[in-house]
Amino acid sequence: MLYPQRNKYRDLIDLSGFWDFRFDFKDEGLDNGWMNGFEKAEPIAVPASWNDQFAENRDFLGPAWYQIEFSIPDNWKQNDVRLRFGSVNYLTDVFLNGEKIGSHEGGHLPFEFDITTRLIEGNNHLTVRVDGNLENYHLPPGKMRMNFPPTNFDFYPFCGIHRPVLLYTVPKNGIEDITVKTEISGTIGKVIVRIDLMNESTNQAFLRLSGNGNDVSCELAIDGSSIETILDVPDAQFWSPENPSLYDLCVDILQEGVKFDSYSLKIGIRTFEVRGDKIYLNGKPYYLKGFGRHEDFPVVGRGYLPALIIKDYSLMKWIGANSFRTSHYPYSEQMMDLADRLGFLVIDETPAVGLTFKNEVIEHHLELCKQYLRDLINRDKNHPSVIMWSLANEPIRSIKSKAFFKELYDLAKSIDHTRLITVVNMKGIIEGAFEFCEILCVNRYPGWYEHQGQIDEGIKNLSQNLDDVYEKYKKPVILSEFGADTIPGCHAPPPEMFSEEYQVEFIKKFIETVRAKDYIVGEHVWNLCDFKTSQGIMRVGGMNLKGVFTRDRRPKMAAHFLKETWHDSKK
Ligand code: BDP
Repeated sequence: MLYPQRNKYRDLIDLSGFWDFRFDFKDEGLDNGWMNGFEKAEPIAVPASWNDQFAENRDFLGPAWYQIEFSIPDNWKQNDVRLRFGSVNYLTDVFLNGEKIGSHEGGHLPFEFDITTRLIEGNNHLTVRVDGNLENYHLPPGKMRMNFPPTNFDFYPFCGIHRPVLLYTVPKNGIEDITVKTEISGTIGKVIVRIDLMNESTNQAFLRLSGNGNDVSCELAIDGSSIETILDVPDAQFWSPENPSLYDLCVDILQEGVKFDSYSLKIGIRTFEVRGDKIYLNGKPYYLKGFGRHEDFPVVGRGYLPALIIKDYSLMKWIGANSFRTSHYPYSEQMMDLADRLGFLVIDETPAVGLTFKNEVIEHHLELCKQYLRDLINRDKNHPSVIMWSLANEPIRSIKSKAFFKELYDLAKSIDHTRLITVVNMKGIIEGAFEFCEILCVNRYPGWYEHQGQIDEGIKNLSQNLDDVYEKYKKPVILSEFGADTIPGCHAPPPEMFSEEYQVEFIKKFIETVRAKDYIVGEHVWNLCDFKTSQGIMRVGGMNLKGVFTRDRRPKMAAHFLKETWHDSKK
């Protein structure tokens, strides 16, 4: 799925702004015809979660209704028009001029509708019903623990329209998709480009790749609906976090010599692979330093906030990180674009967190996992920053998990055979999916949840457990989560749980331990920033405090420690 673009042949309207909104406390909207327009509306900002925008009703998860009116320019009429939602959590019903045009399940990934034939002259009325209620058959699942709101995952279940809603045009029979893969042969970059058109016909394509002193182009005849070609880039600049050099790839489509569609995207030429117990970026061993994070900020909740994206990248550069995981769901498209541009390696995770494999939900969860995986790969496949797909975070241990993940693994490989695949697992060494995943991501907290207050005891346990995992599978391991809740300003010599000193000591000793092990290829601290979660006895003020920055992005002592370690280290 190509992100909407504005050029000579394509246009877009961003519907971000203030929409009309109404909570549907009695769930009466559908019966009372709110899709035709509803009264007693209050203004709401889109995109942003609804939870933190108002003085009350923070924990009301839905249903709730949004509405807005729009009209389209006259010159859009010869094109197809699509309506695209970047992310809405969790169940969405979309109505245009009173008619239902579709539904979607799941937050964090885009979905769209072709509305060409549904548009009317003048004002069009768009109504969106959103239901973020937690259920055990949703994914991520709810209603499994004693916390409130009752999630089976550790982040606040923010609801609403979280990313921009775009109206956009595509020329009839134009470009539907572009897929780019890259290989390296000596100093030559090989860019394999596949172009998919909306329909079968006879066209010509003109491709141009430019940047970093190179300018390569070619013309191709297309007879059908797709074509694949290879562009050789001599003396290519290879993409890496240290040198995130990008190229512009522009694809023009012509019919009988007349250009009618064009799309351009930024690409990076790089390879990423596993050999033995090491990972290699462009043929050289690489070590990941960075974080698990969240899309989370006061007032906007999980809503798209461009300045926050810049700030977080700036903090990650400052501290010396070269990578992060999109824990525990896909992040915005803009976040991914900037990972390419600023040079970060990304472990790209689906929203499959809290899987239980219980009989009553397993089938629906598998279907959702497949949908999420397809949509994620189709959305993010062209980003050089994305080095692997994470199929899930911390599924519970179950004999059913191996077959479940094998199906997902095979699906991912059938769509994208170029990237590595992982499942992020918690303590223990038995994770069926580790038998076929190429890289093992493990989350470990001894010295926090186990061996509380005893970091040294925890470290012994960590060291043994990591060795056991490696001995069993003989594959590279990333320590994908480790951290300690820390109240900023709380100090305790000698270190005590929740003090800044404890967090520094914990992170320091974990890093020393993993760096002594050759098979460990990355360290991701949990978490970049403190983040909001459900209320429960382990979460003071409804917050997970394992950030090395506070929720408003101020450094704790651990941030300064990491900055020194990561900038100095030879890894
Ligand atoms: C890990 C989970 C993560 C939690 C973290 C914690 O993957 O979502 O936030 O524990 O407890 O197991 O802080």
